[in-house]
Amino acid sequence: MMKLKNFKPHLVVAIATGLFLFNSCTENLKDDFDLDKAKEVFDETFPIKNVDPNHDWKTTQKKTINVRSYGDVGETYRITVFDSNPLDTKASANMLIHGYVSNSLVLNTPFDCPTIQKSVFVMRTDSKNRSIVKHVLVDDNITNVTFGAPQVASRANTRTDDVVIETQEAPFSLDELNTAMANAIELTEGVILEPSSVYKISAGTTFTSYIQSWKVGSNRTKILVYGKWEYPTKQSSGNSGYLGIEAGVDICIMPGGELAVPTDSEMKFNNSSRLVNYPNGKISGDCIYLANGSSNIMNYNVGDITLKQLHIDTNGYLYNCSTMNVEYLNFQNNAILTNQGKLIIDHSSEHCVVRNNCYFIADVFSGHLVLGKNSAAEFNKYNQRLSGGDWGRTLTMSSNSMLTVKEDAMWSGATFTGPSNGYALIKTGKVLGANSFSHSGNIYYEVEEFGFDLNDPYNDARYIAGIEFSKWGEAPLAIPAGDCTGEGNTPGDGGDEIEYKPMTYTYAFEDNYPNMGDYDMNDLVIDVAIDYELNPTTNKPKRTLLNVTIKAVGATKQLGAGLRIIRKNLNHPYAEYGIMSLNGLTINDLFIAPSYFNSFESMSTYPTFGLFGNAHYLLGQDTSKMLNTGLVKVDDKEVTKLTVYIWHENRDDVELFTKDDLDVFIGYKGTGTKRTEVHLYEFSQYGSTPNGETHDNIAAAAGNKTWALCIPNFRYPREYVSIKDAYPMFEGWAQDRNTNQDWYLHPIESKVYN
Ligand SMILES: [Ca+2]
Ligand SMILES: [Ca+2]
Repeated sequence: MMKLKNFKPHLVVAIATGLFLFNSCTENLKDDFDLDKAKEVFDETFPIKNVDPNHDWKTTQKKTINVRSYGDVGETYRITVFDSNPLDTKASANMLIHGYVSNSLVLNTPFDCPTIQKSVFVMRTDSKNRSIVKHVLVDDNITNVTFGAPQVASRANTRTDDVVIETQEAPFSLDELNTAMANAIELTEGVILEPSSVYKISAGTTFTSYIQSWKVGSNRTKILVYGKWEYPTKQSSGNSGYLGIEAGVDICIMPGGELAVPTDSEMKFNNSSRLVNYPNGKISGDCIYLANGSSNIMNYNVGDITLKQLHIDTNGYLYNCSTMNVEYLNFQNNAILTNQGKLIIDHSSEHCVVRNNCYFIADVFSGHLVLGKNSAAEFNKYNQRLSGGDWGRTLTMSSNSMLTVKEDAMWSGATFTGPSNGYALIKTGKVLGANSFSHSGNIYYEVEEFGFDLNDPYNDARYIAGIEFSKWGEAPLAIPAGDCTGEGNTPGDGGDEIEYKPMTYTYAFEDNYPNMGDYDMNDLVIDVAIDYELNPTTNKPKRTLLNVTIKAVGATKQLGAGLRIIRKNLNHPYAEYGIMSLNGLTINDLFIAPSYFNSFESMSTYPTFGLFGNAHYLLGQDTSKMLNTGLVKVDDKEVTKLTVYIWHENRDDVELFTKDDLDVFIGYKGTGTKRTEVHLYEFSQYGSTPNGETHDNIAAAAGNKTWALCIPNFRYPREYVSIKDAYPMFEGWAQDRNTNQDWYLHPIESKVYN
């Protein structure tokens, strides 16, 4: 009968005295084992009380990604899936899985996804190393990702979803007006206009007065400006108000004619009055105020307009098919400017609606924008009228349209809509925010920088999920140069091919099993980077590569490690295993006597291999030293790297191995002839390997308490520091696996080693 009553659950004591709970041989344990008592002891001595009974201690989940691509015919694209944005040079993205796609090849593969990863970045790279990336949420077990869009065969009468920005004629033809000029009355100072009349300012004359137009009403009257109208200032009108142009008056600036509005003044078009500027007509000065929107009047420009401000009231409309240069577009709700020419502004109000079918340039544009087919807009800043930008902006793009934002863009609250056939292109500098941003349709985004954390899927990053973004010059959309597209867009070549590093998982073990230890989780620490080689024409796995690095041995026990593959019926030679030692080590070094491991151990049930037999030896030290946990430091360069190849070439029915299949475990001298093994709890159901012992009855008593963890890029605790003390959130996670899942990102710096 085991004596457990006097055990004091004090970890430090346990270390100092080397106290063992179970020091009898395995047979005795089987004969006399008191399960309830053992459970009690484990409950008392495990560093965490009230462990979540459903805890599996896993920090990753096996998920599936299904990637489809519509791209150039005949092109095979590389697909790489990352944990963070691979285009952000500041982030060092870890590769989770990779493979190949073409128009006829789909990549459908399992991959290991860290549980805290709510989204991943999927990159498609073409043969010129041009890459586009999609940020996708991985809420579901299967994530479907599509690059590009299938081309819809173009036929006559095929409906297009491109926005059609109409071409409109001037309200009166020049012939009609020149004929009317024969009977026109010369304008005189302060004239009161008569209904159904035609007035003129003759070529070579300058008119400097206001007019009174209240008599005209529905019987429309025209003023034809062949000479120059220097509009009077507010003060010179002589009225308390400022005389505007009233209902029924059409002001027509004829070829060679000119309208000039003085500084600090405005010329206001009220009710159903109208402004028309003909070719070689010129409008300049301070402010034109079109307050004629309620009458559904179209104002029209086919001449030159240069103004400080164009003010358009609610529902007002100006059609431009020439050159306009305006400092400030000051529009009220639903005021619209259609541009078929060249529109250059400094800035705009948030209510501006610009329907651009040609070329639009702005320093800061903050309104709503529609881009017709083969049109372009170029801004320095987008949606930044105020510091935060305006909520609710819309951007609608037709195929082969292009928006360039050279500096900053605020996407928060905006809705971008692209075509469903063909693509549009947005090139942008820094995206300041994307909170509640929504997007649809086919738009390539070339982004210099995201100004928010792309790895925080509860924040702005959530809203950019699904967009196809790339570096500048790498979006695969050619737009020809032209009057309306400037230089157009010619996709450049990508940079050099970059070797991305596969995600590293840290396996951290306690070596005192079947007894409790101090839970510094550093007794043996090995990093395993899992990479794959797939057949580029089939995506079938050719081999799985495990790059094994011994990081630390915080123990004075001889410790080895092995690998069991949890896949049945993997018969030789389909699961051939090869080991390659680096840093001058031989295979003999890996299993130097006395070793509790052999390079090849078993093919029965589950293929099992040794990785190495003596971690201290491989680090050039003897077992009296604790290495790389704060006591004895071993030069990083000498840390052993082993490369283990697990071949499965030509085996079509072998699905890629994932972490869930790869049972990396440690072993050391046990109580009997077989080594004692410590496996991750997730593999406990498989018991020990044929050469090992896991003491089933003790394991049963321990329940789901664990002696091993596997964590992405883990910063393990220093010697003798319990993981619970090094990581304040660990206890919360241990007690409820659905909370504090990012505990391992938040150590107390002084209590972790690396
Ligand atoms: Ca320990
Ligand atoms: Ca230790």
